[in-house]
Parts: sequence; C-alpha cells; structure tokens
Amino acid sequence: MKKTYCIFTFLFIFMLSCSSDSPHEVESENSLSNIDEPISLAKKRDRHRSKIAFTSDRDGNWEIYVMHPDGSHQINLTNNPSDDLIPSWSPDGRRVAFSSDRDGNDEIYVMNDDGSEQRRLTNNQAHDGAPSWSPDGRLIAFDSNRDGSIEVWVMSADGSHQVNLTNSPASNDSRAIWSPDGKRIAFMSDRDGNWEIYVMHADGSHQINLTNNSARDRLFGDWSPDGEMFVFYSNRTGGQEIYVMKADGSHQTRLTNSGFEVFPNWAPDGRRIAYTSFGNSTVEIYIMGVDGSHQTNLTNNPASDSAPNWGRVQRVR
Ligand SMILES: [Ca+2]
Ligand SMILES: [Ca+2]
Ligand SMILES: [Ca+2]
Ligand SMILES: [Ca+2]
Repeated sequence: MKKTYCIFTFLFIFMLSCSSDSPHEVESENSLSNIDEPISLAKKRDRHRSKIAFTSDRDGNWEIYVMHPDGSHQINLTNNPSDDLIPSWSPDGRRVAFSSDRDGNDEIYVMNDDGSEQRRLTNNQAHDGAPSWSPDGRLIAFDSNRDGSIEVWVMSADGSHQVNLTNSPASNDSRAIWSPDGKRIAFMSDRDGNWEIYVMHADGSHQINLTNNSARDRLFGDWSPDGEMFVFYSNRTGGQEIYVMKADGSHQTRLTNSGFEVFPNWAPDGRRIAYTSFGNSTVEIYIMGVDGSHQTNLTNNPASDSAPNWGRVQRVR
C-alpha cells in the first residue's frame, strides 16, 4: 500500500519540488487583451453556467476549491487539516466527489457544491482515490489497491456495490474517466511496461491500448464533451506536455511546449481546456483553447493550485 500511496502522491509532490529553470510560455497581459471574440463571448456566457473545482494548499494543506471559469470567486469547499484532493463534479453540478485521508488513509468522499454534507463512501485501510462520476450520475469510478495493485473500481454513487473492473493484478490501472455516453471508460495502465491510455467497455470488458509508445502517457485527462477526442499528458518529448487525440487513438497532437503542463480537463462547452502548469516556481490552474492558444493563468498565487475539474452549473448562484 505504501508503494501505491507514493505513486498517487508523487504528482503533487513532484510539482511542489520543481524549479523554474526551463522556459515557460505564459500569455502576456498584452496577448490576453487580444483573445478573439468567440472565446471572449463563450467566457461571458459560461460564467454562470460552469465552474472549475481544483485543489490548493494555500491554507497550509490541500483543500478543494471552486472558482468561476475566469478565475474569480475562489472559495474553499473543504476546511480541515487533512489532504483533500482530486475533485470530480457530479453531472448535474450539485455535488463533488474527492479523496481525503482525514480518517488515516485515502478514501472517496462526496459533498454538496457548497461544501456541506461531506460523506465518506469507501471505508478500508487501502488507498481509494481519483473518483469520476458516470454521466447519468448513478455510478462513481475510482482507484483502489485493496486487492494488491491499483485497479479501476466502480460503485453506486451512495458507496454501495463496489466492484473491481480492471482485474489486472500484475499492473497498475488507474484514473478512470467515463465517456460522455456512459458506454466506455478510459483509464491508464502500466501493463505493457510504461504508462499508456486504455479504453474499455463500462463493464470492464474489451480493454484496448490507445497510445502504444515508450513514453509515460497519463490520463489525468478527459474526453471531449462530444466523446470524439481525448486530452491527456505525456513526457514523450522530454517534459510534460498536453496532447489531444481521437477516441480511437489516432491523430495524436501536442498542444503545449513548455514542459510543465499536466492534468488537462475539458470545459463543458467543448471550447477550452483547463490544466495545471508547474513552471515559473508556482503551480497554477491555466485554461487554453482546444488548439493550445490563449494560455491564461487563472489562479496567480504563490501556493500550489492543481487538478482542475470543469463542471456544469445547474443553479445560478
Ligand atoms: Ca484539507
Ligand atoms: Ca481507504
Ligand atoms: Ca506509453
Ligand atoms: Ca498558485
């Protein structure tokens, strides 16, 4: 379990320990003023239709925060001394699943979108993390190493009926993301000796490798809202960069080039991608167009801000 815990905490610790020696592309104030009108209009339209949950250590430990897609109104939803990580919106935008070690080891929790009614869904001594809601809101996929290696598990949204989907004890299988139609689940696996992005049917059958190369291809990523594309990150050029590909694995295209870009997540409107950038000595949430343009820092503070999850708003607050 210790080894697995290290794998899951590595990315956060890694980002905290990175220096700013390498070049990092950040849009200047001047270039931000030139954002083309369609994106600007989409931002205004989305301000009260979507919201970004993320993790920040600005109060001394990791908490779940939420903000508007323009970076305003940053509010913490959790407030306790434990590490609260990896938020995932319910499809209706009314609840957030996340992981926390507040009971002594990592468990999956859910809460309302205002932070109220925090409730634990898993309860065992193993690592349980990386929750992902199904599009119909009935199921939550998550990672657990309770059987030895990390596997993708699924449970009802109330925590009942927990089932191992990947059943691959010789490998680590992690970070499930549901397709928008709910029929398939993407995940990452190291079963061929390095991390690759796989997709399977929602019952765990037909597991297929989409990336097929020797680099570390990681799915702290997302499907596009129309289900036709994936966004993911990979170190295939040396640094960590964000890529998109078609859902069959073809047309793999790099969007970033600074070497410090991870954890991409697609906006509900399909027009933008949120991600974590750990260059320039700070860890920040950025957004960009789906072609990599208009890279914009939303958080702008010395603390670490990471793991954005862009959800829909059903109620205007
Ligand atoms: Ca906390
Ligand atoms: Ca646990
Ligand atoms: Ca690979
Ligand atoms: Ca920051």
